[in-house]
Amino acid sequence: MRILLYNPDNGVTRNFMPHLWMFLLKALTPPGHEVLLIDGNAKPMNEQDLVRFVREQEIGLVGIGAMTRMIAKAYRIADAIRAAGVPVAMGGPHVTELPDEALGRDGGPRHADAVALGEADETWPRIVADAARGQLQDIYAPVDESGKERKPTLQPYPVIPWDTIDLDQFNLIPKVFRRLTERHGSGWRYFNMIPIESGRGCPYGCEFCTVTGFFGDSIRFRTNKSVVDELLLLKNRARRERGQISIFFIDDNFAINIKRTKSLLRDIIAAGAQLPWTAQISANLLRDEELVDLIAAAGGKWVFIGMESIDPANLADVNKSFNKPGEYAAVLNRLARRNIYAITSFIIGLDNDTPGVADRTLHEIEQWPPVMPVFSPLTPLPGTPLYARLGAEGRLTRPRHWMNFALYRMAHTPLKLTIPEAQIELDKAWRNSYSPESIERALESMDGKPIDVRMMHFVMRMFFRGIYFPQMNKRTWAKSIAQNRKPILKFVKEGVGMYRASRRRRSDVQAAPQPL
Ligand code: B12
Ligand code: SF4
Repeated sequence: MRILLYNPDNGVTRNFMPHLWMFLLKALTPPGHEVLLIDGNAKPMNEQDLVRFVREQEIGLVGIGAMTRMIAKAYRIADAIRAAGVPVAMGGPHVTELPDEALGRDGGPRHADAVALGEADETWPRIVADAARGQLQDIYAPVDESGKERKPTLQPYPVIPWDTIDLDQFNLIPKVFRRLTERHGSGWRYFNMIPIESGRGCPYGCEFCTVTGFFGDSIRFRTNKSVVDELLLLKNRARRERGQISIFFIDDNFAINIKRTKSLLRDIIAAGAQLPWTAQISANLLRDEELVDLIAAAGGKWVFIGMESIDPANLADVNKSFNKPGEYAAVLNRLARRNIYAITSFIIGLDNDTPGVADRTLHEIEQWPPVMPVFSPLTPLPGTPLYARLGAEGRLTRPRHWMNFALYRMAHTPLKLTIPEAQIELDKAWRNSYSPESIERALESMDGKPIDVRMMHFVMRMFFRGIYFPQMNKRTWAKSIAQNRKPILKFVKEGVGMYRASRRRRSDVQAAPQPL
């Protein structure tokens, strides 16, 4: 049977990375089946395009995975595929929380033939076998013989054949520049960000987050060897193909068990498996100097820190008091000293936010080493304690907001801001953080750092604009490049100067009298 795994796009902004679940399920598919992957972020397709593809490729089962914000599109695609007579299985965080919605048991239309609840590592082979026999069940739950929930151990972990997977659709080099980098770039034929997990689960239970409910509060780790082998596979591929591969460790808290993280990092270093990587680590775990040294030595370049707010009252409201705003600056300086920078994520519309929250946060950010800030509205995701609380308080203004996805629009009223006020704050935070002036200021504050570190910072800023400001076509890219021409020209000048200096050095060496 031919299987298509599909992840819809959100229709507005671009993801910078493929979804791990697709590669994982492909690797877990029993032999005898062929699995094709389409990530809507890289290959936007509408219902008709997908139905045509499914027919042409004679697909016998379509698996769709989606976050809440893409679920309406996922349902539309699923409806079209089912209408064409091909069964659809759905999985991921949204349908796990609301399987009745996907199965049409809540009074709405049915969108899926089957729903995989929770982690599907063990149920996927069963789904495939049942689909091949034409006997799909409605629900697949990861349970043991006694009906108790069972989480996959991650030991063993399937080998994802990264060395042979076609990654063309995920190349991050914008098409406009590709001809240049492919022809002239030594080692920049492509640039791919690849997701790797080293463990699952998070014990913290922040009120707005689905992770503790979904993956559980006990952490499960892969073996160090299996992570190191995966890195080596990717590193060798990048070298062979003269491309760039960067890793995103998607663990919700990569250093949740510091002892284990240190041992993994030491093994990465010992095996020479370093690739540039990003990981999510909460600020409280970055107090450890030795850990930060090991992160730097193992290739760590960016740390994603869910700061959420600079206001301790807000943090307490969402059960995240382990974040201490007072120590953010020290943590960021500790990282910056090792040329590691942070992607700092903030939530706007928390209950103690008042007008001016964007300015206050931006002012605080200016005191820190340069960071890549991202801002989101507080979003009540189904299945979270936040959703239950706001529902009970009668504060949900769009209780099924996902059926009518509106990027960055709030679905409830905060206590001290109106929804339009929250929108203004959000807009201000993004506009200010990625204005050409802010970008220039950030780069100036990095004067004295190596040129590759500064250039990477600049490139990341250009990409991160795209989380909020659509930048999918040539015109928008050209505009933002024109707006940021000052730092670009500075880099060019510096690069030319370095090139000339190295040529001068070379000719001096050649001209020097040779020993007899
Ligand atoms: C990496 C990541 C990202 C990446 C992008 C996703 C990517 N390309 O991988 C980045 C950093 C860009 C990102 C952004 C966002 N993310 Co995010 N992200 C994650 C993260 C940390 C890891 C995802 C992952 O790969 N997990 C590991 C895999 C193995 O797990 P999985 O995807 O759940 O898949 C398993 C099962 O769900 C199931 N399954 C999944 N799909 C399917 C399909 C079928 C057919 C079947 C059978 C089974 C199945 O099988 C898999 C194996 O067990 C998760 C948290 C987490 N730990 O999962 C949040 C998470 C997915 N993100 C979340 C959110 C909210 C966001 C943002 C909206 C945040 C924001 N405010 O901007 C944005 C939206 C981006 C967009 N495109 O619009 C939420 C989604 C919750 C929800 N109900 O939708 C999560 C769960 C975190 C949370 N805080 O609750 N994210
Ligand atoms: S926000 Fe981060 S720390 Fe909090 S529960 Fe979710 S994954 Fe864990």
